[in-house]
Amino acid sequence: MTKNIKEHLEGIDKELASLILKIGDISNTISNELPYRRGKADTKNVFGELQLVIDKWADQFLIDELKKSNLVKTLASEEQPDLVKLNDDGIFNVTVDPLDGSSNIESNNLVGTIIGIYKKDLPTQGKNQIAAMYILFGPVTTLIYTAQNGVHEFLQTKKGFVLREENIKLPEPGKLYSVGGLRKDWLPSFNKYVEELEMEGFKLRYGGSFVGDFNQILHYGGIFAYPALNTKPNGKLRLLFESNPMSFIIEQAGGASTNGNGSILEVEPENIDQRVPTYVGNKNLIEKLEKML
Ligand code: FDP
Repeated sequence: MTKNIKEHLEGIDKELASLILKIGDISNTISNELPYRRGKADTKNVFGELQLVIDKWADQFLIDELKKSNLVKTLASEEQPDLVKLNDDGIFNVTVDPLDGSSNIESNNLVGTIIGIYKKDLPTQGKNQIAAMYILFGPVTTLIYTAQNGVHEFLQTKKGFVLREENIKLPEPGKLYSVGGLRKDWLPSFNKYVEELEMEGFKLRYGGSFVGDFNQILHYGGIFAYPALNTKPNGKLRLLFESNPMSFIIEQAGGASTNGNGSILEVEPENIDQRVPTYVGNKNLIEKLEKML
């Protein structure tokens, strides 16, 4: 019989299970609102990026709903300049990227929500996450989570989220590469690395949303990178909101992450809006990359 997410979460801490379920429900509502909340808002976020109506709405909806849950003490959102205090007696501290890949909204390509869950105060190293998850709004909405118990995937159906795959492991050998940034801005050593992958038969598949591009690496194996660039030494992705949760998931799936020097989960954040060169994928590919960089 197909397990639903509630049954699957019976094995973990009750409050954490409630939080994961709550975030699943919130994300469903965000996904359902996508056809209706269209267009640009007249504001920029802390990173100077133009916000969409749906970016702002999803952010506020997450804040309001997580506040009502009483489970969350502090929230850090990619759309907010500062930490948001929710409940003094909340148990968890949560990072959210309410709508990752929002430049894909116009073209109706993949977008999603990325979440990191901590007990330690924010900001802190990614290795202090107790759970991480993302919800991918694709042809089917899927929820992927780890609570340090392996990586599990659920499909959104008429009966809610039902288990699709338990204990996902990155397929070996990986055969895809997915890399952001202009090629002319890549560091020469990284360019050489990609040329070698191409010579080995690796195929380029880049969609322009971290959540979607990461998801295909998780299922097919390979490497995703938003690398250090000549123009932007820290690349584009945000340590707290994007790179840490995905690194936590990839390491739980038997893969690895690096900022070029070591695991992203070891990076000590100085600010909540810090960016980090991000490379995630099969272990052998990350090891080779670290040597070449
Ligand atoms: P977006 O700007 O559309 O929100 O960090 C956000 C992000 O998307 C990632 O999801 C994605 O991997 C990357 O930026 C895409 O950047 P490029 O447009 O430079 O490819």
